[in-house]
Amino acid sequence: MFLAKQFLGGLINVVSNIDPAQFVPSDPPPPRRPTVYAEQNESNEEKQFRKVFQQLAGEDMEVSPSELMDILNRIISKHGDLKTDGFSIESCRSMVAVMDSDSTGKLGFHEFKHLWNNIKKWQGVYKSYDQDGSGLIGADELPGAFTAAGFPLDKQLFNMIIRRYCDENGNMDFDNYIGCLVRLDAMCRAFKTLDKSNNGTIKVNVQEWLQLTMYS
Ligand SMILES: [Ca+2]
Ligand SMILES: [Ca+2]
Ligand SMILES: [Ca+2]
Repeated sequence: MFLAKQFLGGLINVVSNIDPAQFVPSDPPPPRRPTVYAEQNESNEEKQFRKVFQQLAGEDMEVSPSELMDILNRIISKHGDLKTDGFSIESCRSMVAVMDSDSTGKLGFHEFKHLWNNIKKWQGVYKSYDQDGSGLIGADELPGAFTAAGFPLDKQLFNMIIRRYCDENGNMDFDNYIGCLVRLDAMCRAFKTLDKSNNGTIKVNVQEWLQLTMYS
């Protein structure tokens, strides 16, 4: 009970020290358009991406958590400079949940493209902020990397992220890094959506709170 109290107290402090206006979450995926319209107005790059997506997503044209896990693990097997023990099904379920804006339980084309572009961007940040070339983001490298990714958190929040996502030596491997940023980005976007008056506070009822925290 004492621990829980301390923990909640810590959280409240953390929240009150943060200025959400400083966060730069990625833009939300664009609204769904009729496929025919979307296909006619795509750039070449988008057309290419759609072809790749069709292969990855299979017949249902949506990427399930296990399909996402296969895709990500295939990619990291080609990048020896990124240390990781592989993406777990649990972390892929979580990424699909927070990116699933139309509640299909899987990632459609726009949801997947959005995730893909973020992963590409954050992979570049990972490489440039792994300053000692260990293939991991150490606790000392983490604030720089997260700030470059758009999330200049305060010390307490960084420490909380290290507790939750790093190993016992304070190192974050690539799958934990991506899982953490996908969640952080999605939670900041959710906050901005709920903060209608844009004053850094939101009011949620228990139903909304549970929807947000339990499908994540
Ligand atoms: Ca599929
Ligand atoms: Ca979806
Ligand atoms: Ca490192």
